Amino acid sequence: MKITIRLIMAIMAGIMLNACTESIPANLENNSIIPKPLTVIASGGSMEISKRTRILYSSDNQELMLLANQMNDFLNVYTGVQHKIQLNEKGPKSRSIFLELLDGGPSSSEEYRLAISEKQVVLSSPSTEGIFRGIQTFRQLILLEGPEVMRTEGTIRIPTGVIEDFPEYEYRGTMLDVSRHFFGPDIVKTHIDLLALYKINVLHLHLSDDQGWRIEIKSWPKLTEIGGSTEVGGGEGGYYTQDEYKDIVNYAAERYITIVPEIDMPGHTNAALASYAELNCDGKAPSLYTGTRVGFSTLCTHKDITYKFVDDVVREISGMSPGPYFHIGGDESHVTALPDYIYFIDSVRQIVKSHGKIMVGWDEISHAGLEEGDVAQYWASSENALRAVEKGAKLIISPAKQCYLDMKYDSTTRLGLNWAAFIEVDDAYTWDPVKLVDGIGREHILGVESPLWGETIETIDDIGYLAFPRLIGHAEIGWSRADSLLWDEYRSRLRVHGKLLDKFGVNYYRSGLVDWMD
Ligand code: TNX
Repeated sequence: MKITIRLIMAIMAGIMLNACTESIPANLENNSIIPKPLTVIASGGSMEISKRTRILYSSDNQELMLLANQMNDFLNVYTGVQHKIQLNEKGPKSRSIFLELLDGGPSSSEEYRLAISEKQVVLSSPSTEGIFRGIQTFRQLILLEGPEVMRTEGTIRIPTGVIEDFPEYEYRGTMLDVSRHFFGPDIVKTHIDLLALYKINVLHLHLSDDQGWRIEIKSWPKLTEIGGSTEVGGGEGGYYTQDEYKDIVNYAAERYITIVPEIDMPGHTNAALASYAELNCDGKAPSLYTGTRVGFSTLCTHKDITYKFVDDVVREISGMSPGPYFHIGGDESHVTALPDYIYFIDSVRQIVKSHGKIMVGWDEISHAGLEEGDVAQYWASSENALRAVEKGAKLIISPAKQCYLDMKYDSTTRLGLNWAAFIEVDDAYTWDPVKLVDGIGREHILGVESPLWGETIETIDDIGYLAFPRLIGHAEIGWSRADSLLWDEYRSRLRVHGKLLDKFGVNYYRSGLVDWMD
């Protein structure tokens, strides 16, 4: 009798052990990756990544080598070792992860192919940018599997198959308002890490507004000395030195994210007007402003010094910003007469061009003389957006009712505003950029962007709460094909991202619409 019980127990223990060591990871097609990849074909097996797995890269290319290092930094958290990283021009080898830069493709293409077989992983793309996007897919595959990917100490298993992917829109952005409340470089970098994981490729920094000037300008030092000295509510404010700004730009670039700097003008300029009396038409500097009203300030559009000021600012910032865009704001200039506004935007457009940048502005800039290649950011007025495309401009789609991350989720949300709408997680997800405005089609749209205005937010947890998870849905709208997106299916993937966000310490909003997985 004793023997039989022992035998049964031994058999049961054996079954349980087997279940732990041999169960293969989830089928690749059941992945919860966001943004949803274009095609996924599972092949039913699994690949083991262990201490012995090497990371190979296909050509002697500095950026590619850095990506191999990023892959190692990610994996060694699981495997506990520094993986061998080697240049190997001859092609993939077994027990390796091969990063393959393909020749001949367009260098800016973000397409990638991630092929996982039982022996090896091959991640290929015509660009290092595409390899980086593919690495994010690979990271999510492991991060979303949870602790069960760790089979034995130092070994993880991933499902086999092939993912082929490329984005719908080339511009997938989010904006952070660092003017109303200042956020230092460390917070911005933490935010950038998360954006990268969701394949967002633009971070637009709203660097100036009535309440604060946040970027050092060497030729106009009082902008930060005075204009950067406070914020909404009267706190101490702050600003980025030029070195700090360059460091943020580099940090973003290593994650294939472009910084779009914005200096908002001619309205939203009280901080600058308070710093330099000569920028005011009456020659008198107003007091600093720490409230939340909009639309009361303007640069003096017919003074020469104004254009000297703009030229210096655009030159200094453009010199530190390798991306193609310079955002001039242009919104809510309620105290600038329309002819003055048009004259101002037309002049600033020339300045921006002379420093080699493409002008971007909020949709009101369509009143001025736009040309092919200029970019208007649609946030509220479809009339403005239509006028912009008639003039040949491209659009960034940021409709306040769907995209504004500073809108409350519902009436009980502590943070945020509600002038445009309450935006629950499903409202943020169930819309299509091409179906918003009659007459605006795919060919007019450069991409999508979700602005996070800063009147009510003061900490990284506040950013996390308003941005996540809505921004993840926007990232998917920017990357994935519209006809493949369904709320119920998305919700079943989003639930798995709760634990990923927990892992990254994000204070996300646990919407009741999602059955979060802990
Ligand atoms: C409108 S949207 C603004 C911002 C505010 C925001 C608050 C836009 C171009 N201007 O100045 O911060 O509403 O939601």
